[in-house]
Amino acid sequence: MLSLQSLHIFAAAVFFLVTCHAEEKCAGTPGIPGTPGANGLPGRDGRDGMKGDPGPPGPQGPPSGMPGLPGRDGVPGMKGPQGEKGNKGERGEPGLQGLPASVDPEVQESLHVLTHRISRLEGVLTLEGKITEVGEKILATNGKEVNFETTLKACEHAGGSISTPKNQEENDAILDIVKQFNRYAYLGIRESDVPGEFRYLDGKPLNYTNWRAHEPNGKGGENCVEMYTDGGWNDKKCNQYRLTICEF
Ligand SMILES: *[C@@H]1O[C@H](CO)[C@@H](O)[C@H](O)[C@H]1NC(C)=O
Ligand SMILES: [Ca+2]
Repeated sequence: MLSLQSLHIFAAAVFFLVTCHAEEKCAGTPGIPGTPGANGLPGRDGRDGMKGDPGPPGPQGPPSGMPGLPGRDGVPGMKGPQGEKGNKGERGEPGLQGLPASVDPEVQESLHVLTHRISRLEGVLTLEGKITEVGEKILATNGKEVNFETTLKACEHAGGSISTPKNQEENDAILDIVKQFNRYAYLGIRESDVPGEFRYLDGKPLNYTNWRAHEPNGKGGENCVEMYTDGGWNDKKCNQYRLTICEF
């Protein structure tokens, strides 16, 4: 008869077989866990973590603190745009009244010296044929031959105007220059809107003329006037090259 002990062995063997069959390896029965070991020594410090967000501002300190010294001046800024023009200042006091020029000896002496020097200069220029004096006018040429418009500009640029004979004496003076250079010259006379009617450049009517025989004959086709080497006038187109004679 099987004892109870035998039955126990049989049961253990069956358990063993079943267990071994399921896990391939045959392990023993698990033991009871041991008691926990003692704590180890503390580990080394870890690396620094990331910087945290700034904290909220602290409360304002007591107002008793002294203000700090002013900071240094900054770098000068760029020059600003020009401001608007200011108002005109008030008129200054008038100066002391001087003597009338007619009785001021200093002014009279200066005038005398100037007049003398200028008349000597005129003498030199006349002697050299650079200028011709007639009445209050001074006539001069630069020896160049240009068209009418250019003559006007050249004379204006020199501070004068194109020579314009207003009496026989002036016509003769211009003629002297025309003969000296043996070149015709334009005069300061132009045909008006009325064909055959000539006027000064300011539009005033002529009070002296010296037309050659049968002139003017252009009838609106010859708007300028030239002086021949005999002093007579001829109406002529304005685009010819004529001697520049100016009056001052
Ligand atoms: C024409 O008038 C001018 C002044 O505008 C004068 O100088 C000139 O002598 C006059 N001519 C004649 C011929 O009267
Ligand atoms: Ca003509």
